[in-house]
Amino acid sequence: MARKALNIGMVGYGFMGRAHSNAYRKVNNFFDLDYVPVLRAVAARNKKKAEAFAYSWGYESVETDWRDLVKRNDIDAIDICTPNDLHAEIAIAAAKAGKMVLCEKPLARTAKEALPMVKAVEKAKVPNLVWYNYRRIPAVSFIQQIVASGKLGKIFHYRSKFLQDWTISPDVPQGGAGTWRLDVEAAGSGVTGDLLAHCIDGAIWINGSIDSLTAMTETFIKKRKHADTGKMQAVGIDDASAVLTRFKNGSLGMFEASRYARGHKALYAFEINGEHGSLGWDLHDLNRVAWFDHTQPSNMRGWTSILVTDGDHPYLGKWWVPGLTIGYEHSFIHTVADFLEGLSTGEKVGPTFRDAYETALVCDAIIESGKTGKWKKVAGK
Ligand code: SOE
Repeated sequence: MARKALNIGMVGYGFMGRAHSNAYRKVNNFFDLDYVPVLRAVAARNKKKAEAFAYSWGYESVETDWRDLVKRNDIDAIDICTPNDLHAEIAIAAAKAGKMVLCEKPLARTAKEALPMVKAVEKAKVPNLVWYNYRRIPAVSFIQQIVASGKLGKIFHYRSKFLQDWTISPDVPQGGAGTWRLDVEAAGSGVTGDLLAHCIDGAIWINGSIDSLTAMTETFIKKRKHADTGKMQAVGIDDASAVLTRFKNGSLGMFEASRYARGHKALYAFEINGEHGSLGWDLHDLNRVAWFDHTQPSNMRGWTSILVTDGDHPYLGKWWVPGLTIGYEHSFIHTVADFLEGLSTGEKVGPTFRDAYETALVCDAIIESGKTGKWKKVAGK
């Protein structure tokens, strides 16, 4: 049966450009879908690099200005993989041109910058999605399903952390490829928008909205050389953040993100404790769910480790056979699969821009509370 083409125009070609392109290329090999992504064009300022990327990943053409990509009639969806400071302008122009928009996380540098993006895609009524990819690690999706089923009963605690250690050296510059994440102008915030935002997206998805919070943030290295100017400049990002929250369901949250946790490369982990049981997960052992079931007889209770690889676990029926594991890149393939399925069913696939706006509101409240030391009510989305 002929599939319908979804013509993709990608903006940017970094780490996320690769992760998304890999997903577009593989999704139809494993999922039965009406749509097939067609890699029409990649846009980036550096023509040589864009051509090399197009060659590696099979893009048919290259643009050196994203505006030309947005104007093209042969593009259905714009995928934004640029540093955060360009997300808003590109997304709004794409929506105005009637394109679907898929945007790398976080949605924008601040919630204020994100809101017009939400309005633009909603006004244009175009499908939209933000790549909070960890939702679609099967073990994480499984936890969401278990909690939504009510099996845990009343929820008391949600704690989550995302730890890395790659910016401890003062020689790491701000600005430039990859290290734009240390430049507040390009990134908007530091670990809060880059890492903690994943924890917040997951928490809201699994445990519902956050009502209020208080945060501590720190910038350990106050000056770094800027890759663009070659000069030492003040660092405007948060290097670490620690947050206490109250969820709307009455539970308490604890969150931490740092790029100064020596030994940790990408330790995203969370645990949720309810009346009848607890669940936990971490990215370094991403196919497993830790499960404690208090409804078992007291002499049989204990933490168990569920290997999430069976056909009846989320997404796993599409992959290998029970017992065989999958990895990080599959979370992006699942994101594309769900997005394409949503185009067929007409159902919204989250996180939408509006969902990611809620995460941005929480991140903004963290940054503000980090400055004032005061509890903050999270603004409504
Ligand atoms: C930062 O190092 C980073 O690449 C984030 O930007 C990603 O969102 C996260 O998934 C892994 O770490």
